[in-house]
Amino acid sequence: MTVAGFPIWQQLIQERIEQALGSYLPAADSPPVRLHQAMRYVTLGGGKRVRPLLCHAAGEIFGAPLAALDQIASAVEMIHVYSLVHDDLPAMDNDVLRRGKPTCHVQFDEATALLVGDALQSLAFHIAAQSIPNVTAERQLDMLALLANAAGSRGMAGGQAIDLAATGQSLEIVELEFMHVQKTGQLIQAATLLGAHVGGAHPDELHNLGRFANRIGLLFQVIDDILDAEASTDALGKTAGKDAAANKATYLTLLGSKPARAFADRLCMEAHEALSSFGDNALRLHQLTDYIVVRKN
Ligand code: GRG
Repeated sequence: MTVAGFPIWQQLIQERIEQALGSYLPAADSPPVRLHQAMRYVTLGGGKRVRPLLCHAAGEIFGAPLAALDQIASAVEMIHVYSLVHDDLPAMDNDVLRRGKPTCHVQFDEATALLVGDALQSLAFHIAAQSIPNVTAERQLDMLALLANAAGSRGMAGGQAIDLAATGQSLEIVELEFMHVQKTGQLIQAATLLGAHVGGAHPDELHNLGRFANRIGLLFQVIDDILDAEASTDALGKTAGKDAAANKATYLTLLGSKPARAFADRLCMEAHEALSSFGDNALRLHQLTDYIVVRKN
């Protein structure tokens, strides 16, 4: 059997996710219209969909049904999109451009942006709590707890709190790593593990995928730091050079350009190694790892 090349697979999953998200989101003309319009505005038609891709790639190892993966991947993407909307608010990163278009509070208003985030997070859990073929209720409770932890104060929201408190402060590399594992890494890890759960993965398989996802979570961030410093606003679809402007500690400022690239290379290698027990079934995860390194935005 011929296996589709990575760009074709990537596009196929992105299209499935766009479709699934569109069907889960309330219709734009259903009241409250402004809130529903804004939820659709921020969620649809943009973004790389890295987390849904990870979810699908991990699920494919175990032959998980695609529709079930769409469901759980949509929940994770909605949590991610909520975090972007809140991160862009004046009280946080205060940004005007996201995914190549005006941020939610610029296009709508701040109160709407807050509510969009709140509502997307609730909708995400509603979607994740719908029954999933072949997933036991017990496993699904574990999955919900996993997603809640990844999004909460010991995960993404906690990482964001550490990030805000650290702006303008000098950080040690271990502190920077801890912040990123929480802020970015945990949701990336949840996306991967949830996909595997849908496929019925065993504890040892989840353990290996957890190690893999820990490495690519950090890899994603190191590359993000490099892109923020080296890519253009046009290429990124969000304001470039924000880290330096905000005097933020990054892998680039702490390590320097060449060692940051070397660190990324090491993380990439460790990520590939963590997949060794899955053989060819992990093809898409291997390809995604390489994509995270070469991505342009
Ligand atoms: C507000 C609770 C809360 C958390 C915010 C996501 C986040 C946490 C902050 C965004 C700022 C940032 C640069 C985070 C690190 C890397 C990251 C998550 C980038 C955005 O994710 P991508 O590149 O975005 O996957 P797309 O638009 O492609 O989905």
